[in-house]
This record gives sequence, C-alpha cells and structure tokens, in this order.
Amino acid sequence: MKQFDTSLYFITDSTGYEEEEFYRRVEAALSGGVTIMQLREKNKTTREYIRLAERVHEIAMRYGVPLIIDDRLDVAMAVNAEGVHLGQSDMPVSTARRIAGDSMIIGATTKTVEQALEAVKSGADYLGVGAIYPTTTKVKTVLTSVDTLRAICSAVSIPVNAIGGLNKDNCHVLENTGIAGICVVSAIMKSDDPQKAASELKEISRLLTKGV
Ligand code: TZP
Ligand code: MG
Repeated sequence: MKQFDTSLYFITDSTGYEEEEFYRRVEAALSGGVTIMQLREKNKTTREYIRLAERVHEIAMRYGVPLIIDDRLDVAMAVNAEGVHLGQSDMPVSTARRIAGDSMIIGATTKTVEQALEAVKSGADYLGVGAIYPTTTKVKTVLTSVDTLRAICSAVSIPVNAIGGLNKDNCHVLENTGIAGICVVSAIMKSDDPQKAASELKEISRLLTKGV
C-alpha cells in the first residue's frame, strides 16, 4: 500500500527566482514540515524540466518527502519521482496508471463530483479541488465552491486536498469539509520565511484535518 501524507502539500513555482534561491526556498519549505511536494513548471523544455526535477528530487529525498511532477508522466518516470499530478487536459489517469504501474502516486485535479468519481475509477490516489479562492499563481482555473469541495470529499474515499489562494488567514472555510490537506504555492514559495510559513500552515492543516 502506498503511504503518503497530503496534509501540507507544497507546489513549487520557480518563476522569478535564480536557481540557487529556488532550491534554498524549496529546502526551507521542506525543513518547515511540508509532507508532500509537487514540482510545477510551465515554461521549461523537457530537458530543463528533467534537470530541475532531478535536483529537486535529491533535496526532497533527504527529507523523506515524496515528489510529484505536474503534468508530465515522462518526467516523473525519468527521475524516479514518487508521483505525477494530472489535470483534466493532461494524460488520462487510466492511461498513466497503465503505463506507470501501481507504485506511482497519481493525483488528479477535479472540480465536480462526477470528475472526482471518474478519477477514482481510473486509479487516482488523491484529488486536488479548487480554486477555493482567486489565486495570483499563473493557472487556468475557475473557482470551486466549498459546498462542491465538501460534496467531493463525501463522495470519494481517497484523500482530497483543497487548493487555490489558501493562506494562514483564510483556511478556516475548510473546516469540516473532510479534506485531507491543503495545497499551497505562493503562501510558502513567496513568503519572506518559507520555513516558518510551512510550519504555520502545517499546524493549521493539522487542526483542519483532525479526525479525517
Ligand atoms: N490549481 C488551482 S489554483 C492553483 C492551481 C495550480 C494555484 C494555487 O496557487 P496559490 O499561490 O496557492 O494560490
Ligand atoms: Mg496540469
């Protein structure tokens, strides 16, 4: 059985950072208690994506934190990452599962109960649902209501994470929704102190997910 903890799911964004500063922030976040991490790159060539993924995987492994690669099963397999995250326009979950086998963690973005049930049937291990709030991170998304999030959590038995504009001051809307954790980009990535941001968010997530 795959063991992973989505309670504090950190998604990286290297935009605007020198490479060393990016690694420094990633490592600070990990030392603050991130439980799972996603490498998310939209403007890299395949070769650049693989190179960055190798480095980030080395850092993540030192902290015993699974690395998920956004969008690209080939990149995930190339660097022996623990998982891949697939959106509704990416490779279908069932195809990724067939290619990658049982051991790969496969996450899926879903915005409706129907999409969530389909992802589970196709072999997804966890779901990301959102955007809960408007986000400053570059992404094509629409808002998802907390009611829809709650309905998805009730409909499936795999971990469901909320995403989108989440920070330590606005997570309270997620109380009693049944989420397994929160996904954040900028609240950690752009923080003056990513380690402190991660440790504060971890405590918030611990309270929100009690009993889930
Ligand atoms: N999918 C829905 S919202 C989002 C993604 C990738 C970005 C979340 O970024 P932030 O900075 O935590 O709002
Ligand atoms: Mg995607």
